[in-house]
Amino acid sequence: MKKQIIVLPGDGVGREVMESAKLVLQAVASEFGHRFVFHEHLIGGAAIDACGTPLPQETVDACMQADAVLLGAVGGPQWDNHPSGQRPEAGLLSIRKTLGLFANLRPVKGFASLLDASPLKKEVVEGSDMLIIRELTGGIYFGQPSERTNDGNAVVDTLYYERTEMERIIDKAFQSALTRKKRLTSVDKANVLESSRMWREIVKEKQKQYPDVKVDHVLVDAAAMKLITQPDQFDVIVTENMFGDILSDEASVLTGSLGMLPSASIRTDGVGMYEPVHGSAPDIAGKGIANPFGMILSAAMMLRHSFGLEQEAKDIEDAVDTVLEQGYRTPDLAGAGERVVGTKEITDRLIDNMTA
Ligand code: GGG
Repeated sequence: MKKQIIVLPGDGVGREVMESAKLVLQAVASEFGHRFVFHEHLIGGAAIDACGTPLPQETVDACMQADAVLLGAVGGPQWDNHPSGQRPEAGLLSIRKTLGLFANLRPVKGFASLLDASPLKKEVVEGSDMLIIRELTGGIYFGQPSERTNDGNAVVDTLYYERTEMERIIDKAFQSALTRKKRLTSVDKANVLESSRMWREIVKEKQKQYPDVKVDHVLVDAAAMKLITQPDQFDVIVTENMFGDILSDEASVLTGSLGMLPSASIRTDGVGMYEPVHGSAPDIAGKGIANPFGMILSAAMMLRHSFGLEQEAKDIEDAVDTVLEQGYRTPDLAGAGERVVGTKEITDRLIDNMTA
Protein backbone atom coordinates (compact mmCIF):
# COMPACT_ATOMS: atom_id res chain seq x y z
CA MET A 1 0.00 0.00 0.00
CA LYS A 2 1.31 3.47 -0.86
CA LYS A 3 0.01 6.49 1.09
CA GLN A 4 0.76 10.19 1.05
CA ILE A 5 0.88 11.52 4.62
CA ILE A 6 1.06 15.21 5.44
CA VAL A 7 3.06 15.82 8.61
CA LEU A 8 2.48 19.03 10.54
CA PRO A 9 4.97 18.93 13.45
CA GLY A 10 3.94 22.41 14.66
CA ASP A 11 5.69 23.79 17.72
CA GLY A 12 7.52 22.77 20.89
CA VAL A 13 7.54 19.03 21.51
CA GLY A 14 5.36 18.54 18.44
CA ARG A 15 8.49 18.30 16.30
CA GLU A 16 10.16 15.78 18.63
CA VAL A 17 7.21 13.41 18.95
CA MET A 18 6.53 13.64 15.21
CA GLU A 19 10.04 12.31 14.51
CA SER A 20 9.19 9.29 16.68
CA ALA A 21 5.91 8.64 14.86
CA LYS A 22 7.65 8.80 11.47
CA LEU A 23 10.31 6.30 12.59
CA VAL A 24 7.62 3.92 13.85
CA LEU A 25 5.63 4.24 10.63
CA GLN A 26 8.76 3.61 8.56
CA ALA A 27 9.35 0.45 10.61
CA VAL A 28 5.74 -0.64 9.96
CA ALA A 29 6.16 0.10 6.26
CA SER A 30 9.24 -2.07 5.91
CA GLU A 31 7.76 -4.86 8.04
CA PHE A 32 4.53 -5.05 6.01
CA GLY A 33 5.76 -3.92 2.58
CA HIS A 34 3.95 -0.56 2.51
CA ARG A 35 5.22 2.80 1.33
CA PHE A 36 4.40 5.86 3.42
CA VAL A 37 5.51 9.14 1.82
CA PHE A 38 5.79 12.03 4.27
CA HIS A 39 5.34 15.65 3.20
CA GLU A 40 6.12 18.22 5.89
CA HIS A 41 4.24 21.53 6.12
CA LEU A 42 3.95 24.43 8.53
CA ILE A 43 1.25 25.18 11.08
CA GLY A 44 0.99 27.15 14.32
CA GLY A 45 3.77 29.37 15.66
CA ALA A 46 6.34 27.99 13.22
CA ALA A 47 4.06 29.09 10.38
CA ILE A 48 3.57 32.55 11.91
CA ASP A 49 7.34 32.98 12.03
CA ALA A 50 7.90 31.78 8.46
CA CYS A 51 4.80 33.08 6.66
CA GLY A 52 3.02 35.50 9.01
CA THR A 53 -0.01 33.25 9.36
CA PRO A 54 -0.66 30.17 11.55
CA LEU A 55 -2.20 28.28 8.62
CA PRO A 56 -0.62 28.97 5.22
CA GLN A 57 -2.79 28.18 2.20
CA GLU A 58 -0.20 25.72 0.88
CA THR A 59 -0.64 23.67 4.09
CA VAL A 60 -4.40 23.58 3.55
CA ASP A 61 -3.99 22.60 -0.11
CA ALA A 62 -1.56 19.81 0.80
CA CYS A 63 -3.89 18.42 3.50
CA MET A 64 -6.81 18.39 1.06
CA GLN A 65 -4.84 16.22 -1.37
CA ALA A 66 -3.48 13.85 1.30
CA ASP A 67 -4.46 10.34 2.33
CA ALA A 68 -4.12 11.41 5.98
CA VAL A 69 -2.65 14.16 8.16
CA LEU A 70 -0.48 13.79 11.26
CA LEU A 71 -0.22 16.79 13.56
CA GLY A 72 2.14 17.28 16.52
CA ALA A 73 1.21 20.27 18.67
CA VAL A 74 0.88 24.02 18.39
CA GLY A 75 1.49 26.98 20.67
CA GLY A 76 4.09 28.48 22.97
CA PRO A 77 4.66 31.61 25.07
CA GLN A 78 6.77 33.29 22.36
CA TRP A 79 3.57 33.89 20.38
CA ASP A 80 1.59 35.40 23.27
CA ASN A 81 0.94 39.04 22.36
CA HIS A 82 2.82 38.54 19.08
CA PRO A 83 3.19 41.77 17.02
CA SER A 84 1.30 40.09 14.16
CA GLY A 85 -1.71 39.65 16.48
CA GLN A 86 -1.81 35.99 15.37
CA ARG A 87 -2.07 32.96 17.66
CA PRO A 88 -0.72 29.48 16.80
CA GLU A 89 -3.91 27.81 18.08
CA ALA A 90 -5.92 29.62 15.40
CA GLY A 91 -4.09 27.49 12.82
CA LEU A 92 -5.17 24.27 14.51
CA LEU A 93 -8.79 25.36 14.88
CA SER A 94 -8.84 26.56 11.31
CA ILE A 95 -7.43 23.36 9.75
CA ARG A 96 -10.03 21.29 11.67
CA LYS A 97 -12.83 23.56 10.42
CA THR A 98 -11.50 23.76 6.85
CA LEU A 99 -11.20 19.98 6.56
CA GLY A 100 -14.65 19.52 8.16
CA LEU A 101 -13.23 17.31 10.93
CA PHE A 102 -16.23 17.51 13.24
CA ALA A 103 -15.64 14.36 15.31
CA ASN A 104 -12.66 14.10 17.64
CA LEU A 105 -12.26 10.57 19.00
CA ARG A 106 -10.17 10.39 22.16
CA PRO A 107 -9.77 6.85 23.49
CA VAL A 108 -8.70 6.70 27.14
CA LYS A 109 -7.33 3.28 27.96
CA GLY A 110 -4.76 2.63 30.64
CA PHE A 111 -1.82 0.31 30.09
CA ALA A 112 -1.60 -2.28 32.90
CA SER A 113 2.03 -1.47 33.63
CA LEU A 114 1.19 2.21 34.16
CA LEU A 115 -1.33 1.72 36.96
CA ASP A 116 1.18 3.15 39.42
CA ALA A 117 1.86 6.18 37.24
CA SER A 118 -1.58 7.64 38.02
CA PRO A 119 -1.93 9.73 41.17
CA LEU A 120 -5.34 8.06 41.62
CA LYS A 121 -5.88 4.86 43.61
CA LYS A 122 -5.09 1.71 41.67
CA GLU A 123 -8.57 0.26 42.26
CA VAL A 124 -10.17 3.38 40.73
CA VAL A 125 -7.95 3.42 37.65
CA GLU A 126 -7.81 -0.32 36.97
CA GLY A 127 -9.73 -1.34 33.88
CA SER A 128 -10.69 2.17 32.80
CA ASP A 129 -11.44 2.12 29.12
CA MET A 130 -13.57 4.77 27.49
CA LEU A 131 -13.95 6.74 24.29
CA ILE A 132 -14.51 10.48 24.60
CA ILE A 133 -16.12 11.94 21.51
CA ARG A 134 -15.62 15.68 21.32
CA GLU A 135 -17.46 17.92 18.85
CA LEU A 136 -14.63 19.75 17.11
CA THR A 137 -15.79 22.43 14.71
CA GLY A 138 -18.43 24.42 16.59
CA GLY A 139 -19.21 25.93 19.98
CA ILE A 140 -17.44 28.65 21.87
CA TYR A 141 -14.06 28.04 20.17
CA PHE A 142 -15.54 29.27 16.88
CA GLY A 143 -18.52 31.53 17.69
CA GLN A 144 -18.42 35.19 16.65
CA PRO A 145 -18.11 37.76 18.06
CA SER A 146 -15.13 36.84 20.19
CA GLU A 147 -13.52 40.12 21.25
CA ARG A 148 -12.80 42.78 23.82
CA THR A 149 -15.48 45.45 23.94
CA ASN A 150 -16.21 48.58 25.95
CA ASP A 151 -12.70 50.01 25.42
CA GLY A 152 -11.15 46.74 26.55
CA ASN A 153 -13.13 46.60 29.79
CA ALA A 154 -15.52 43.87 28.77
CA VAL A 155 -15.22 40.73 26.72
CA VAL A 156 -17.51 38.53 24.67
CA ASP A 157 -17.12 34.92 23.46
CA THR A 158 -20.02 33.34 21.63
CA LEU A 159 -21.26 29.79 22.04
CA TYR A 160 -23.04 29.06 18.76
CA TYR A 161 -24.18 25.70 17.39
CA GLU A 162 -26.37 24.75 14.47
CA ARG A 163 -28.78 21.87 15.10
CA THR A 164 -27.17 19.90 12.28
CA GLU A 165 -23.73 20.21 13.89
CA MET A 166 -25.11 18.67 17.07
CA GLU A 167 -27.05 15.98 15.19
CA ARG A 168 -24.05 14.66 13.26
CA ILE A 169 -21.75 14.31 16.29
CA ILE A 170 -24.48 12.75 18.41
CA ASP A 171 -25.25 10.30 15.62
CA LYS A 172 -21.54 9.42 15.39
CA ALA A 173 -21.53 8.77 19.15
CA PHE A 174 -24.52 6.41 18.96
CA GLN A 175 -22.80 4.51 16.13
CA SER A 176 -19.60 4.25 18.20
CA ALA A 177 -21.58 3.06 21.22
CA LEU A 178 -23.02 0.23 19.10
CA THR A 179 -19.46 -1.01 18.39
CA ARG A 180 -18.58 -1.00 22.11
CA LYS A 181 -20.68 -1.66 25.25
CA LYS A 182 -23.83 0.07 23.95
CA ARG A 183 -23.59 2.65 26.75
CA LEU A 184 -23.54 6.35 25.93
CA THR A 185 -23.07 9.22 28.36
CA SER A 186 -24.06 12.61 27.03
CA VAL A 187 -22.39 15.44 28.92
CA ASP A 188 -23.89 18.93 28.95
CA LYS A 189 -24.80 21.84 31.22
CA ALA A 190 -28.53 21.76 30.53
CA ASN A 191 -29.44 23.32 33.88
CA VAL A 192 -27.78 26.57 32.73
CA LEU A 193 -27.09 26.70 28.98
CA GLU A 194 -29.67 26.88 26.19
CA SER A 195 -27.18 25.19 23.86
CA SER A 196 -27.06 22.24 26.25
CA ARG A 197 -30.86 22.04 26.40
CA MET A 198 -30.97 21.73 22.60
CA TRP A 199 -28.13 19.18 22.77
CA ARG A 200 -30.10 17.06 25.30
CA GLU A 201 -33.27 17.26 23.19
CA ILE A 202 -31.35 15.98 20.17
CA VAL A 203 -29.81 13.11 22.14
CA LYS A 204 -33.32 12.09 23.24
CA GLU A 205 -34.63 12.26 19.66
CA LYS A 206 -31.68 10.27 18.29
CA GLN A 207 -32.04 7.65 20.99
CA LYS A 208 -35.26 6.49 19.26
CA GLN A 209 -33.12 5.38 16.28
CA TYR A 210 -30.75 3.45 18.56
CA PRO A 211 -33.00 1.59 21.04
CA ASP A 212 -30.19 -0.83 21.97
CA VAL A 213 -28.01 1.95 23.36
CA LYS A 214 -28.48 2.86 27.02
CA VAL A 215 -28.13 6.63 27.48
CA ASP A 216 -27.27 8.71 30.54
CA HIS A 217 -27.32 12.49 30.70
CA VAL A 218 -24.71 13.92 33.08
CA LEU A 219 -23.98 17.57 33.84
CA VAL A 220 -20.40 18.51 33.00
CA ASP A 221 -19.46 19.38 36.60
CA ALA A 222 -20.68 16.00 37.85
CA ALA A 223 -19.00 14.28 34.91
CA ALA A 224 -15.67 15.93 35.83
CA MET A 225 -15.96 14.51 39.34
CA LYS A 226 -17.08 11.01 38.27
CA LEU A 227 -14.40 10.71 35.65
CA ILE A 228 -11.71 10.42 38.30
CA THR A 229 -13.76 8.79 41.07
CA GLN A 230 -15.85 6.24 39.12
CA PRO A 231 -14.33 5.97 35.63
CA ASP A 232 -15.88 2.53 35.21
CA GLN A 233 -19.26 4.31 34.90
CA PHE A 234 -18.26 5.46 31.41
CA ASP A 235 -17.86 3.76 28.07
CA VAL A 236 -18.64 6.26 25.27
CA ILE A 237 -18.92 9.92 26.28
CA VAL A 238 -20.16 12.53 23.83
CA THR A 239 -19.96 16.22 24.46
CA GLU A 240 -19.50 19.61 22.85
CA ASN A 241 -16.17 21.18 21.94
CA MET A 242 -14.94 22.93 25.06
CA PHE A 243 -16.31 20.39 27.56
CA GLY A 244 -14.62 17.63 25.53
CA ASP A 245 -11.30 19.47 25.46
CA ILE A 246 -11.31 19.83 29.24
CA LEU A 247 -12.70 16.40 30.18
CA SER A 248 -10.28 14.49 27.95
CA ASP A 249 -7.26 16.24 29.48
CA GLU A 250 -8.68 15.36 32.89
CA ALA A 251 -9.22 11.74 31.84
CA SER A 252 -5.54 11.46 30.93
CA VAL A 253 -4.87 11.23 34.68
CA LEU A 254 -6.29 7.70 34.46
CA THR A 255 -3.53 6.71 32.05
CA GLY A 256 -0.67 8.23 34.05
CA SER A 257 0.17 11.13 31.75
CA LEU A 258 -1.35 13.49 29.23
CA GLY A 259 1.47 12.32 26.97
CA MET A 260 -0.21 8.93 26.57
CA LEU A 261 -3.43 10.05 24.86
CA PRO A 262 -3.94 9.83 21.08
CA SER A 263 -6.78 11.28 19.06
CA ALA A 264 -8.39 11.05 15.65
CA SER A 265 -10.24 13.96 14.07
CA ILE A 266 -12.51 12.66 11.38
CA ARG A 267 -15.49 13.42 9.17
CA THR A 268 -18.02 11.11 7.59
CA ASP A 269 -15.70 10.52 4.66
CA GLY A 270 -12.47 12.07 3.38
CA VAL A 271 -9.18 12.88 4.99
CA GLY A 272 -8.63 12.35 8.74
CA MET A 273 -6.16 14.15 11.01
CA TYR A 274 -4.40 12.42 13.89
CA GLU A 275 -2.75 14.20 16.80
CA PRO A 276 -1.85 13.62 20.42
CA VAL A 277 -4.18 15.24 22.94
CA HIS A 278 -1.26 17.08 24.58
CA GLY A 279 -0.05 20.50 23.52
CA SER A 280 3.42 21.85 22.72
CA ALA A 281 4.73 21.55 26.33
CA PRO A 282 7.11 24.55 26.11
CA ASP A 283 8.59 23.73 29.54
CA ILE A 284 10.24 20.55 28.19
CA ALA A 285 10.53 21.39 24.48
CA GLY A 286 14.01 20.83 23.03
CA LYS A 287 15.15 18.65 25.94
CA GLY A 288 14.54 15.34 24.15
CA ILE A 289 12.38 13.98 26.99
CA ALA A 290 8.84 14.32 25.62
CA ASN A 291 6.61 11.26 25.83
CA PRO A 292 6.04 10.19 22.19
CA PHE A 293 3.32 7.60 22.89
CA GLY A 294 0.33 9.92 22.36
CA MET A 295 1.73 10.78 18.91
CA ILE A 296 2.71 7.18 18.09
CA LEU A 297 -0.69 5.87 19.17
CA SER A 298 -2.28 8.59 17.01
CA ALA A 299 -0.30 7.19 14.06
CA ALA A 300 -1.74 3.76 14.93
CA MET A 301 -5.24 5.29 14.86
CA MET A 302 -4.42 6.68 11.40
CA LEU A 303 -3.44 3.23 10.14
CA ARG A 304 -6.69 1.74 11.46
CA HIS A 305 -9.21 4.48 10.62
CA SER A 306 -7.82 6.01 7.43
CA PHE A 307 -6.03 3.04 5.84
CA GLY A 308 -7.88 0.02 7.31
CA LEU A 309 -4.56 -1.48 8.50
CA GLU A 310 -5.80 -3.19 11.66
CA GLN A 311 -2.87 -5.56 12.19
CA GLU A 312 -0.29 -2.82 11.68
CA ALA A 313 -2.12 -0.58 14.19
CA LYS A 314 -2.33 -3.42 16.70
CA ASP A 315 1.38 -4.17 16.33
CA ILE A 316 2.18 -0.59 17.32
CA GLU A 317 -0.18 -0.71 20.31
CA ASP A 318 1.29 -4.05 21.42
CA ALA A 319 4.82 -2.68 21.10
CA VAL A 320 3.90 0.30 23.33
CA ASP A 321 2.54 -2.18 25.86
CA THR A 322 5.73 -4.27 25.69
CA VAL A 323 8.15 -1.37 26.02
CA LEU A 324 6.23 -0.19 29.10
CA GLU A 325 6.22 -3.75 30.52
CA GLN A 326 10.01 -3.76 30.01
CA GLY A 327 10.14 -0.80 32.38
CA TYR A 328 11.09 1.98 29.95
CA ARG A 329 9.59 5.34 30.89
CA THR A 330 9.88 8.95 29.80
CA PRO A 331 10.20 11.29 32.82
CA ASP A 332 6.48 12.15 32.90
CA LEU A 333 5.74 8.48 33.68
CA ALA A 334 8.69 7.77 35.91
CA GLY A 335 8.49 6.06 39.28
CA ALA A 336 10.98 4.22 41.41
CA GLY A 337 13.01 1.43 39.83
CA GLU A 338 12.18 2.18 36.22
CA ARG A 339 14.46 2.88 33.28
CA VAL A 340 13.96 6.58 32.58
CA VAL A 341 14.96 7.41 29.01
CA GLY A 342 14.38 10.15 26.46
CA THR A 343 12.11 10.38 23.43
CA LYS A 344 14.58 8.87 20.96
CA GLU A 345 15.59 5.92 23.12
CA ILE A 346 12.05 4.90 24.08
CA THR A 347 11.11 5.09 20.39
CA ASP A 348 14.07 2.90 19.41
CA ARG A 349 13.16 0.33 22.08
CA LEU A 350 9.57 0.31 20.80
CA ILE A 351 10.76 -0.28 17.25
CA ASP A 352 13.05 -3.10 18.49
CA ASN A 353 9.95 -4.77 19.92
CA MET A 354 7.98 -4.34 16.72
CA THR A 355 10.65 -5.79 14.50
CA ALA A 356 11.90 -8.52 16.89
N1 GGG B 1 -1.98 18.36 19.77
C1 GGG B 1 -2.96 19.22 20.32
C2 GGG B 1 -2.52 20.62 20.52
O1 GGG B 1 -1.59 21.10 19.93
N2 GGG B 1 -3.23 21.30 21.41
C3 GGG B 1 -3.02 22.67 21.65
C4 GGG B 1 -4.30 23.45 21.57
O2 GGG B 1 -4.27 24.63 21.44
N3 GGG B 1 -5.43 22.81 21.62
C5 GGG B 1 -6.70 23.39 21.52
C6 GGG B 1 -7.69 22.36 21.09
O3 GGG B 1 -7.35 21.19 21.01
O4 GGG B 1 -8.82 22.74 20.79
